[in-house]
Amino acid sequence: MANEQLKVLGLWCSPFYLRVLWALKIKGIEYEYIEEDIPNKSPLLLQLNPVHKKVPVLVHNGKPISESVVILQYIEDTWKQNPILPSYPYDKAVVLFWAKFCDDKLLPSVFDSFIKQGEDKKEAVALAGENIKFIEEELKGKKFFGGEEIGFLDLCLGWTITFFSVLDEINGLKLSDEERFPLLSAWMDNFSNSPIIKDTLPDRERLLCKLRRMQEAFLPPAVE
Ligand SMILES: N[C@@H](CCC(=O)N[C@@H](CS)C(=O)NCC(=O)O)C(=O)O
Repeated sequence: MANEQLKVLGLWCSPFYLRVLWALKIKGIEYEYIEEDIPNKSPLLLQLNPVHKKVPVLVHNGKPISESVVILQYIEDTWKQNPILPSYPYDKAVVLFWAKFCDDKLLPSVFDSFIKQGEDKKEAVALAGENIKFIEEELKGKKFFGGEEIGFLDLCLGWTITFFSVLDEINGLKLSDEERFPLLSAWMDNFSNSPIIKDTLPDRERLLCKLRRMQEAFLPPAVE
């Protein structure tokens, strides 16, 4: 629409920002991108998202919206073309249930399996595997979580593609194991090769360096 102003504050590798990038791409909406430096948050970010102080933030005609799942719903409600959510209320509720599962359960368990040590790590890895299994079940008989087309849940889970492969390399976690999770593995191929997503996934080598540094920061101090 003419005279509309759209900005997104993001971070190149943020699982949450990537969702917004992809949703706007699917809708064919242009925006100004502002990369945030998370260790030195900008006054703009603190002003726009004073509650959480996190990216992404979408700013539409001067009005800020935070929290990626909320942003995606706003995008869906504002730009109706190429829908990413089902219209039938029950189907929509199911998608939002799994989106919440992804952020409340799956993501924290994957993060814990990456940073924890010893027995805690073993427990976290087992839990992450159980959570991935739930997601795998949701793919039965489908190309994408959204069916034949990429939908809301695909966008919420898109981060797993580069992250799982990098975490597997760093930690040998087997999160993207084709034998354990064949449907998820096929989905990863379909998603990353789709024209909308291709060339937008975070650079693997850059993510590898970042996550290695992050893991070091979580290591317990060496005993003298
Ligand atoms: N629930 C939020 C999570 C956003 C989030 O954790 N963003 C990270 C970057 S990946 C961030 O900005 N972190 C800054 C901080 O924790 O201070 C969402 O869905 O948008």
